[in-house]
Amino acid sequence: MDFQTIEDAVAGTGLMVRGGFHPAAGEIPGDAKTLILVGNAGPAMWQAFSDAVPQVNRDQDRHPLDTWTKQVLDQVAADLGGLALYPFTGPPYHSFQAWAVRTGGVDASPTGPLIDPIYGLWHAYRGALAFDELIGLPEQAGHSNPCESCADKPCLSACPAEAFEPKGIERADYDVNACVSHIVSEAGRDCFSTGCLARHACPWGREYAYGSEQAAFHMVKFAAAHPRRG
Ligand code: B12
Repeated sequence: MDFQTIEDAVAGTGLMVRGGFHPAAGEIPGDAKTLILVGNAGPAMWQAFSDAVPQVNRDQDRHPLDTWTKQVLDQVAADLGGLALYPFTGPPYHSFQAWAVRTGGVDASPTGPLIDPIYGLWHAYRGALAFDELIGLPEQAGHSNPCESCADKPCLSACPAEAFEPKGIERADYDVNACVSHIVSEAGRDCFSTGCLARHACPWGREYAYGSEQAAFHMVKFAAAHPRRG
């Protein structure tokens, strides 16, 4: 099988291939020779998901996006003879961010989510397809980490809950409790309805920012999964 066949199979679902790599021993569970990451960027996934899953289920179910993703990617994996792995099964969680960095297409950012040279912070991983076969992978176009040339790093000062404690060039500490307490309060309305303001402050890939319906969906599920402590 070739890479293009996998890209085409995934593209029909609203998700997209986000690169791949040939794992070394122990890097992923099992001994597959090729791992292909699958994710979302741009409006296609939200369109496919909201067409497939009625609003009542999107609102009321606990993890409707994970359920839909699993249905879709398990089918793609079965059709292609691979095995689907998911970021949401855990703890322990699969090392999706480490795997994503191994594709060579994305880099670390100061707030945690990986930065993509096109989509900025507006992309996520929904699964990975593991194949026993050694599949040829396209050359990565060279790029540099956009965060390295970003002098002001507005992401680190945009959070109204001050949930990020910057540490120079290191990844900032992230206070989950401060974040969740804020977004469910009256003062956190903007975060809740438009999505994380630190993510929005990033100058990269702004045109790919999630639409309001998708942003609100993620925030509602995020808050529900992480009730305030203390
Ligand atoms: C638990 C979890 C959370 C927790 C705790 C996160 C935290 N910072 O402590 C909560 C619920 C709070 C959370 C929140 C969010 N999360 Co989260 N989360 C996860 C989850 C399910 C598991 C993470 C984990 O423990 N992995 C296990 C470790 C061993 O694997 P790893 O990720 O490869 O770990 C490596 C990296 O962290 C790396 N590393 C080390 N130092 C640094 C420094 C930087 C800057 C980076 C980028 C990486 C890095 O080294 C580790 C070891 O190899 C992942 C999905 C997944 N399976 O990875 C999503 C995931 C990391 N989250 C994601 C997102 C988008 C968010 C939010 C922005 C969502 C939102 N509310 O808007 C926030 C912001 C979080 C933040 N600023 O850190 C995305 C990131 C996508 C991307 N572009 O990279 C992921 C990959 C899920 C997805 N579906 O794509 N998250």
